[in-house]
Amino acid sequence: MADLLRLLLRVAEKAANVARVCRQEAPLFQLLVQEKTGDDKNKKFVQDFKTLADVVIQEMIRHDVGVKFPEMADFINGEESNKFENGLGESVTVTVCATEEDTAALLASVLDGDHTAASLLARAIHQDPASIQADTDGLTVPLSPSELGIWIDPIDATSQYIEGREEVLEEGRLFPSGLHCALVLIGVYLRSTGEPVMGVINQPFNYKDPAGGGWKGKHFWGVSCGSINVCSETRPKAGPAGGLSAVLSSSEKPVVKEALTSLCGPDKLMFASGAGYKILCVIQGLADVYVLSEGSTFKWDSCAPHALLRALGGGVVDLHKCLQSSSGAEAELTYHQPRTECKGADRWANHGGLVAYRDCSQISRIIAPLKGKL
Ligand code: 2IP
Ligand code: CA
Repeated sequence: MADLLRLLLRVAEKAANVARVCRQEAPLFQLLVQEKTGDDKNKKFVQDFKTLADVVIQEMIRHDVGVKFPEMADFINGEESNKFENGLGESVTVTVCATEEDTAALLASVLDGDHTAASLLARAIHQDPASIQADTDGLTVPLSPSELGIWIDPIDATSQYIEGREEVLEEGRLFPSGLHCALVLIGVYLRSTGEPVMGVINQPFNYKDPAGGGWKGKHFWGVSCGSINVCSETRPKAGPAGGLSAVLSSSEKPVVKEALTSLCGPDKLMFASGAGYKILCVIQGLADVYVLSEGSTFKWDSCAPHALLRALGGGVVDLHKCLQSSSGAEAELTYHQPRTECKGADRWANHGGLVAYRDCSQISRIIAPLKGKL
């Protein structure tokens, strides 16, 4: 299944390109940032353009993977539904058509006849991505498509993507917010056990050409299956003993912030936007752990970066399960089973919160100061 990895790297690059085009092309950007006021409030396409861009990316990935691996077509899931209603109250199912012209015509019907925006979007979807440099030669992945399912987050940290702040930081520091936090996430899991086995992350806004050439992206990937553990990132060196660093959501509960400030010290407690980006910070060694006390992330947020962490010897566990058991055994997140008692997106929430780590000895150190507080 190294072919699947190479395909996912390509579709993630295409997705990143669509994300960049939506910010670069004025007719699309206007729709992306448009605030609804007065009469515009009822225009569904205006208020939903952000969602439409997400859906288009998700459907493009579903289309490309489904063509090459038909056995996977019914197991490609994402955050968004592809049913839309246009300004005339008509229901439109957004899919990627065989030709650019047909896709443009379909998108125009959701965009209430805005052919300029529809054509720009369709062109980006049907464009072949630049060739991907990834050292996957010689990689064999002993899995078959009929064993696998996929979770897609077309753009994680959408609020940062839309706000579009361009932060500049020194090398080796994490970005607390801004365009760098927006990521395309594609995770592959085993249908039988729910283990994440392959992940591709594309950061569409990784580097801005100072000479005016626009934004360039960066991709990260990992495979973790049986004895095969390969990752585009290297295993970061262990930090000095005793110095544990953690990244949290800025909206994390005060009790968690206080407990981890005592544990890590104020300089080693960091805050960043985007669930996927925070796990990427752990993958890159910019933080040792990401702790989240609430069920505010979903399978599509964590599956891809979780696979990379596993390939590096780490993982992602359910925080509340860890608080109940001392070892953290049986607490690793899985991706195949919904919470049947819930409805909608909540069925796929990581409801017990999470701890993402590179080194499992860090889990008990994080759990101890949180016991009895949540
Ligand atoms: C969001 C996004 C948010 C994150 C939230 C995710 O996904 O990553 O940034 O919250 O958990 O579900 P926070 O940044 O506070 O960690 P999306 O942008 O796709 O809705
Ligand atoms: Ca998300």
